[in-house]
Amino acid sequence: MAQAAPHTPATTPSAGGSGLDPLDLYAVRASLSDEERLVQESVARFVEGEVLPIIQSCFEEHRFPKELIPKLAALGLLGSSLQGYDCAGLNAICYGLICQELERGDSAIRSFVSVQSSLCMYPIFAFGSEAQKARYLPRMARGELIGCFGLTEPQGGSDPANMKTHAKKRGKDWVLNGSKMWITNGSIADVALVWAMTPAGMRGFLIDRDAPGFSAREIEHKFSLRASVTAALFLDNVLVPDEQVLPGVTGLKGPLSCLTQARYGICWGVIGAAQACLRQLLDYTATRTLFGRPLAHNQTIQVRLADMARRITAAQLLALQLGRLKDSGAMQPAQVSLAKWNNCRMALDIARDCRDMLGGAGISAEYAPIRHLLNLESVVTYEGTETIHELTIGRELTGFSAF
Ligand code: TGC
Ligand code: FAD
Repeated sequence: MAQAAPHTPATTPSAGGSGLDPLDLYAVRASLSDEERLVQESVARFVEGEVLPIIQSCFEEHRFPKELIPKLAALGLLGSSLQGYDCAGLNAICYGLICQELERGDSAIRSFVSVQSSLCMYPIFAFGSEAQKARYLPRMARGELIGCFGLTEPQGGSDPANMKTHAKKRGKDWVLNGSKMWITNGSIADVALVWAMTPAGMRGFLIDRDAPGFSAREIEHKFSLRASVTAALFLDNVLVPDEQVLPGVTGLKGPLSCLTQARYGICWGVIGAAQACLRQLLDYTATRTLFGRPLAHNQTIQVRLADMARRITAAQLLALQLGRLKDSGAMQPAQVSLAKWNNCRMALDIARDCRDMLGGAGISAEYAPIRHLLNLESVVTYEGTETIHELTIGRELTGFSAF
């Protein structure tokens, strides 16, 4: 199997003799605290030992490796940014590094952690009652309960304000009807956080998987994120007790706040996917001999590799500064949009160019770029498409909404 070599930063200096790490040309690692470096190293080891050996077959078999969940939990990677409730309480840079290392393995593993941490545990932590936090968070941190986040509907995910799923009061309880589409973890989740319209605006409902009238159906035939579970959710007169409604938020800003957390993680995650592709191409072009010399001796190959390193470096610095802003409490959603747009585009372009430089071998899943490329087609679409983030920046610059 020809999986990308794991990134072991201190031991992979560039061949140019300067001692620079080709995947970290601006020494981002050196600027990390001891704790941040430790987190990065332990997740990198986990990806090397547990993810890379199985991920190609998971992708080919369209299988999410559920067996990794207890290990992710044991490393403290579920809800890692939250304080209390058996969560690790790590800073934003650590969360970013976790996403980066996991996505070096595969976007599906980062996706699982993003949804569990940023889209399910975060809203329970930020908007839930004390009883909801006590009931769900410790078990979610231990990986005993899996969550999913149901916002997108079949009629158009970019415009969640046009929500058809609705909740009506019946006595003290709520009755929910509607459907959700493209929901990560949907059919393996023990609890679904479903966003639904009420007369007062959008609200979040925690629905246990065995609630009568609730069902999930896995979406098959995906060519992207094949190692991740994606499902449609159906709500047919689902009765939800009032104590299962998140009390702390009403309106679109509830789900959008969760998206800000998850998009932040994606800004880092996709750097890992791009680094995995570049690492493999540095090795491949050094050994593949054409026209009597290694491919890496050609100017156009070097220009393409240099361009990848340039774009990865810019993305790393963007993510690092975004993380510093987040840790200082100053991060704005528009800043997340710019980084999500830039970094996803960077990773998608690099994966495609790496696929091309592998020639015919590039279409085989034995090499990582095609898998990352296909995964990144989802990553550039979910959590706000590229266009949505471009228009968000347009609105920020001009003051006019073009949505
Ligand atoms: P707008 O009027 O801008 O805002 C409504 C209210 O929300 C507040 N707000 C935010 N709050 C936190 N974070 C953000 N990013 C926020 N953006 C806006 C805003 O301040 C306002 O608050 P208030 O108090 O004034 O009411 O809303 P809009 O209707 O103009 O928004 C338009 C748009 C297009 C930006 C928004 O609808 C959008 O982001 N659409 C994309 C939807 C999307 O990203 N869906 C993702 C679904 S989940 C998913 O893909 C998971 S993949 C998981 C994985 O596997 O990793
Ligand atoms: P649409 O909104 O129909 O967009 C179609 C096209 O129109 C896009 O190119 C878009 O950029 C463009 N467009 C939209 N508006 C405009 C405009 N104003 N001007 C110009 N162009 C525009 N959702 C969840 O809620 N939870 C999940 O866990 C989840 N996981 C997912 C996992 C996967 C693998 C995928 C693929 C999706 C997931 N999603 C999830 C859904 C995801 O968020 C949506 O696919 C995304 O928001 C886009 O919505 P849509 O697919 O309905 O496309």
